[in-house]
Amino acid sequence: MQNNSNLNKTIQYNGNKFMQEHYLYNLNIFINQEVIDKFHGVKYVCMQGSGDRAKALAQKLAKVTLGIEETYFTPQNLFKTAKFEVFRVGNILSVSHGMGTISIMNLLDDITKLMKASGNTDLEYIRIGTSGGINIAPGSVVVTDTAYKPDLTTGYPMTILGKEIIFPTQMDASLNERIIKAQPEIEQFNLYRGNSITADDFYLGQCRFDGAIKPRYDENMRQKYFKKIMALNIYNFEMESTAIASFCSRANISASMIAVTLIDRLNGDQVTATAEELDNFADRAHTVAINYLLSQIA
Ligand code: R2B
Ligand code: URA
Repeated sequence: MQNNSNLNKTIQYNGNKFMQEHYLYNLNIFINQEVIDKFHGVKYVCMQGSGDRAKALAQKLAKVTLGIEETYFTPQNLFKTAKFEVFRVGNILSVSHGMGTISIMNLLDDITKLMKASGNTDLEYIRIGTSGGINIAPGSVVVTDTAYKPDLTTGYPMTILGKEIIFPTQMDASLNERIIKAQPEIEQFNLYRGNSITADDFYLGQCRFDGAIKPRYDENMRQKYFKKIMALNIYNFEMESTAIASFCSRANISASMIAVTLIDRLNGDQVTATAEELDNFADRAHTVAINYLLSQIA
């Protein structure tokens, strides 16, 4: 049981002052010395939609950084919550973020409090994900410079005290340069650096026709929208990048997104790749991230 008498005590850690037993609701963790010891020394926070993908990345990282064969190592989830999973390999955390801006925003707040309380001030956050490509071959990987809203302006809107405030959504350009520089000359897939759109959902928000409800737009209107998108150097649709870019620019944390495309949306709505192809595509985003991480920690 939580002892309320601890709530006003503060702990000092590497210059940070935090409430002893401060509760991170979305992670179901009380900040205390044991938790601080567990998370101290992290620099890179890699975020992916599902716990399975976060675990798979941790397994690959253990192999490439520590030489631990995947068959001998099952990463342990360090959070006791059904909402998010987190795995640690050296100075890298591999975390699941769920789906959409609202989910990742709650993770971002609590994981950042956890990082700061643990004395980790030099941080880089990278979302490693999937997306729907726009005019590029399925299986291409996109590194995002700026995250756009569906109305094709930039920024992440939040309604605070009844007023809408729009926070900037530029990713860290120098981090992106380092990510691109860390890739080998020849790779088995196309790598693009450009912009992304964060949609409100997978269907209407990404102008699909295959949702549960018939949309009010037609193909002609959709083609006009796609043309505007392409003119802005936007390569993919996804559902989280405005949140991570806007949070990290306010929190002074370097951030980027590496997302593989599962489909070219100019050619259809349904993701028809086989499970094997989808795994292979998702691995490409891991490869780009791992190339970067290895270039930094080697
Ligand atoms: C990409 O894929 C997910 C939707 O299927 C969503 O989380 C995203 O951004
Ligand atoms: N994720 C998305 O958000 N859209 C797609 O089309 C594919 C993956």
